[in-house]
Amino acid sequence: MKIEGFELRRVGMPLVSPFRTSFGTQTERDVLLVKAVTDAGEGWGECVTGADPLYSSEYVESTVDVMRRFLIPALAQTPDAGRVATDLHPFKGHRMAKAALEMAVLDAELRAEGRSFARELGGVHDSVPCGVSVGIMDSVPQLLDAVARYLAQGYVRIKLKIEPGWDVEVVRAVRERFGDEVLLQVDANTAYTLRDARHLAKLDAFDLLLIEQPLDEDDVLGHADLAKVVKTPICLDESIVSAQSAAAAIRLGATSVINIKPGRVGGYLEARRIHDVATAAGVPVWCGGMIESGIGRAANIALASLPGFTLPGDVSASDRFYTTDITPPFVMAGGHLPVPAAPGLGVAPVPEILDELTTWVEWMPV
Ligand code: SMG
Ligand code: MG
Repeated sequence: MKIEGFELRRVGMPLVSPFRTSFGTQTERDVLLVKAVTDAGEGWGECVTGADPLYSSEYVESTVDVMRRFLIPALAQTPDAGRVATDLHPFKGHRMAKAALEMAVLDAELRAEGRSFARELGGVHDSVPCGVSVGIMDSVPQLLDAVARYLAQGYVRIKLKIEPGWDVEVVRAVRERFGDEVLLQVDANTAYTLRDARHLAKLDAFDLLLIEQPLDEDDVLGHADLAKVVKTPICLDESIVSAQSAAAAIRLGATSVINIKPGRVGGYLEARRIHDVATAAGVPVWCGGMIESGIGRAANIALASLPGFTLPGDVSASDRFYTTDITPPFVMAGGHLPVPAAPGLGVAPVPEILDELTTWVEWMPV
């Protein structure tokens, strides 16, 4: 296969409601799509960088710049998707940018060969259970209403975003209203320090599945220390950027569950490696979300169908975040989403919707 270039496209997708985390509030997603153009056909990738470097150091403008200047020119001789990461390896970091390029090339390749993402990655289920991530709200009653709506829609697991001042009492309120049966977990997006260990241990009373990324992304040892004080399983998100860092965090006792996000770790092929490393160590994994459009969502669902993904992911229906998705919408049935079975991602953008929401396009030859 010969890669000719990539069409980069920014798409402005308004969220159905503001999504607040410990690092900020989002009302719109500035989605960066990449379309790989090859002699075997085209493929789509979605870059999960945010508009600002708040979740990680990458942001949309930085991604566009590094792709144009360094990453895309480095793919002139790349023969297949399996070589993309190797050819981009000399450039440090920028994993979300690399992941999007690899995803687009992989989609082009799999479409040409008639194989689906799920089959290529090693999926074993034809549908996956859906969890939902619920943002920080202005009041507890408002949060309880939101959780009630998601449970009524069929979501099988609730994740509450937490931060200092919005944690123990909020979890208590959710448990009191909805009972002990609801699968419940929390995500701090690095909002605490080890000095909060005893406070976080108060969450042990609520039988949570896990506490996600309570401490700084670089503080892997801190998480290992925290795990000695807090009984609730610690799950790393931001700290895990490769199979190597996953193996190290597991060995140190810093994580007993892993949130796998392909963008954060440099692509779906590295994501599968983390699944393999974790599974071999007896560590359960689940698929994280980055407010993807239908393009990223399709690939995440495929990944979540691998056997080690034994916890429900942040894999929600299109209408969790968007009134209009750029692909035909993913609609939940019985708390599950179907794993796309058609070649490649199994979905593509609807041209009219894509054009309407596009804010910028640039063609970048290799
Ligand atoms: O796509 O359902 C989703 C969002 C899930 O909460 C979610 N992701 O840290 O896990 C996380 C957050 C980061 C999202 S803000 C870009
Ligand atoms: Mg997280």
